[in-house]
Amino acid sequence: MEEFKLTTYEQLQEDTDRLLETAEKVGANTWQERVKNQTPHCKFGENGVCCRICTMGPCRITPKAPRGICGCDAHGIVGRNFLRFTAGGSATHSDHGREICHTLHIASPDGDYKVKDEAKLRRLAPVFDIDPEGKETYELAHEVALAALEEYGKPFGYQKMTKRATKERQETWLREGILPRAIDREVSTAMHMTHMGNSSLPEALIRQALRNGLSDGWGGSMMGTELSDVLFGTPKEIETEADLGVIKEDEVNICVHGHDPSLSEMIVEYAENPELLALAKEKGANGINIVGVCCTSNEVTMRHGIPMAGNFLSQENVVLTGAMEAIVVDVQCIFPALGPLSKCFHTKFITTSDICRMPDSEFIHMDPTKAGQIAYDIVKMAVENFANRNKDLVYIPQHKQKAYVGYSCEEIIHKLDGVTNSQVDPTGTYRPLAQVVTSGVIRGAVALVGCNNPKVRHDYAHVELMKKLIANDIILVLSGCSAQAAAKAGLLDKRAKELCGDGLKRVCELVDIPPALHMGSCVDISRMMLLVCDLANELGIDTPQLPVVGCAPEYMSEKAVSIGNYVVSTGIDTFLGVQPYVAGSSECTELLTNGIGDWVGATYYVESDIEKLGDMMIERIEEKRKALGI
Ligand code: XCC
Ligand code: SF4
Repeated sequence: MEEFKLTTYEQLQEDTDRLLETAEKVGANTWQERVKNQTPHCKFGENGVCCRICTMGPCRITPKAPRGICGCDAHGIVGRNFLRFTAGGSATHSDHGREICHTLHIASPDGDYKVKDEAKLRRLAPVFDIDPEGKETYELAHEVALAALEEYGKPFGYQKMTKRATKERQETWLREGILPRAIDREVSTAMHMTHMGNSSLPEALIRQALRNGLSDGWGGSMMGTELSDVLFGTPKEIETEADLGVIKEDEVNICVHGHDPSLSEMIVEYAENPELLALAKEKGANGINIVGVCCTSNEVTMRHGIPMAGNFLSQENVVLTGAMEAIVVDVQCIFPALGPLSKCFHTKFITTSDICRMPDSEFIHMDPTKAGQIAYDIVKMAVENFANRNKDLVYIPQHKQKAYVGYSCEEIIHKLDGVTNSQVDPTGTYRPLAQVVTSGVIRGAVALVGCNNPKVRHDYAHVELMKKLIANDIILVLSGCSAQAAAKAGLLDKRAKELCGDGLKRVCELVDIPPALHMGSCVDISRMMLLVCDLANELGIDTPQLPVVGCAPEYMSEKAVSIGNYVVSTGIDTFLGVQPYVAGSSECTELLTNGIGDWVGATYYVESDIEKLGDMMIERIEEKRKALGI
């Protein structure tokens, strides 16, 4: 067997440098160049003290001008901006979840979309107060989908999924006035509160930011995750590969990018269509190769082992290989730069959602009732485009790593081979995990999640933190672009156990898992929330007592802040490697890094020095162990 080695930053940099040469040759503009043009960033924006929510402004807070024209101070402005940032993220995740509910609602035994995990559907029904007994599969699926859709706009009551949290969490949320109501209402309340002349009290604004985050994590995102599992299957361990080396020179390459798996699932299916494969042969290609970037990639890798070409900051590289026949996108995290960039190559940049319209793209409206036909047409377009590839421009970096993915809660429990009850899998339990944590074989767990951000060297923070944590016997659960950073580096290879401390290494050997578990896309952080609640129940403690923390070392999106808010609200301390836009208000900063601890038992920690950030997390985990007397 080949020797196991992590891919180094130098290797990744070489690959990127070589692709940037291609960019230069074709006159394409890249994010590396645009970052330079945008530096230094606006200080008012960075500190969160620019307000432009009414046309008396924009108002910027300085020592000479401590208040906006309406009299709002820095604390009110920062708080409002923070809440709006959260609302943007919460709306985005939740709308993705809503699309999935709609997809389930049209599922039928003879249609493009079917119910692949009926057992999960039946387990979920009672969460929506639906009795699955005696109901036919699709009748039940439609009933659940409708009930899920009603969670978005119901006039009364709280999010039903919150009943799956620990009792203590539900009581905490109710007591603190942050138990989320209808999903759309929390976004709407956030927008209303932050309109000119409404809230400027940091405490109120941050409370709503937490509630709006919870309506995402325990509402929209959780429905996105759970109903995707019902539709497309609950992920199980599967082997795949990651990094640009997964792109194939002799095949038609199609990259799926975005977040909603509805279309990419179909594209994966049609890449195996005999007619299209024959057409590919005819065009001189040896097959049809689907790869992915960002969370759509995570969705199809978790369920089908589709290789991951890269993460957020790799998206331009994918096109720069010159070997991409089509890059097909749905929603979120898609660089508008892909339009003009694709024009420098033969690559077709195909947008498919009304939510994500971009210049220089071919728009093919994704109508879920015709999804199969649309996927067929898209794959065909890509196949026909193979002949247009300019061979002189093709350079595919050869680096790639083996990766094991697919660790849904159900799969983790299955791997642990537990015996009694859990809400996600009534036949299993996290008891073995609880035991290794209590005994100290594993010191704790870190949920490493989130994006890339050019403010941090691409993947550096993710990978360095992972290496450090596993060496200290801390198991990792990953999602989003963090999981892809791990995959590219080689940390999702089971042989990465060699980089672990003795305890974690033993567990990896015993259970046959890598030390970092890919749990899916960013909406799948909801899986982690269920995991921590089940684990707390298993140990008979509250979530804030768990030796578990969350970390987004390279985050950039509004969604990440919404996630941070629900993770903290679920009782898990959250460590950020990039400054949120709150430094301009001592009151907001104090609340987020300390005050909210009194409400929810967890807070934010912000540190851009990665070495220190890692130390802080380990220290926090050890503190929690000590408090538990384990
Ligand atoms: Fe987007 Fe989800 Fe961030 Fe990656 S991690 S850059 S949000 S793809 Ni969600
Ligand atoms: Fe300025 Fe107040 Fe208007 Fe904001 S709401 S732009 S601070 S006047």
